[in-house]
Amino acid sequence: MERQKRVLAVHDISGVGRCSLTVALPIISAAGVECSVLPTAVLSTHTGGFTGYTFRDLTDDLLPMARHWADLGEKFDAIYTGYLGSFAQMDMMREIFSLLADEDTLIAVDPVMGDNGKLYAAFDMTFPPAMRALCAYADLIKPNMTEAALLLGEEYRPGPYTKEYVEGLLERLAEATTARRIVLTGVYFNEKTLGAATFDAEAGEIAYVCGENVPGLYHGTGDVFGSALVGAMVRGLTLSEAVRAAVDFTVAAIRTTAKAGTDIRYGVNFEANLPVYMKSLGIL
Ligand code: PXL
Repeated sequence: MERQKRVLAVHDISGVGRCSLTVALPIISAAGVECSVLPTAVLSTHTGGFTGYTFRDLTDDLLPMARHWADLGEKFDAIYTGYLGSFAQMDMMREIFSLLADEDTLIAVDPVMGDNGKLYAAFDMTFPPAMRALCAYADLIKPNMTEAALLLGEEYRPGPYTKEYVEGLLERLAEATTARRIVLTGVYFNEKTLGAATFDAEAGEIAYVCGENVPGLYHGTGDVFGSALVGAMVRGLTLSEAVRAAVDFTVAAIRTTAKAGTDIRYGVNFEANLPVYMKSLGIL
């Protein structure tokens, strides 16, 4: 039997409001992949739409935890970073990669900073340039349209988009971050479909993977998508197969949530749709 793959997920843990580690753990596990965690902060809820949340910054714990694992000889098939709890953590990630990654490790950086044209509540404008520097260490980056503009220091543009704009963004992102693979989410050319544009430097290819556009801004969908993408890549799917699996799973989770009329702050019902994801990976 083949060795079980393992991912290190580096995100905050928000106790209520499905996102970051409460999403990455179950989804990566459903992919049959072991999910170890390096929590960057502990919050009572995420910062999108709830007020009065608690925030425990874990910056001082990150390097001691990573050094402990390095002493134990731990290695990971992928390191997947998302929401980072402080500015200092972006610098630390490079050391963490060098302690815990080897040449076969997929370094996936989701430059979690904002959505819908706005920077998340806990961040200021010093974050985007530091996040761009972190992206230079990634094999794969997964910005949404807001984060792409922030990484490039450009003004956010609301959609619908043109192919010319999207492909220009991908080219500028490839140049600014040196990432070999880019998955840009929140791409749409009309109100009916929504999906991702991918850039693969090796293949010299830009491709689009679209799904149904369900109206509404559901929280945590970037983390559902990113976790599904990383799980699928580690399972050995190609970039376009992994993006297809992640789009279909995320759309299914949004559709279930929209039907139920749940408050969008609580994230999406990905749980009911884990079988959809597992089928696309050939597990079910
Ligand atoms: O899903 C992104 C995210 C993750 N973690 C925290 C957040 C957000 C978005 O608002 O606040 C704490």
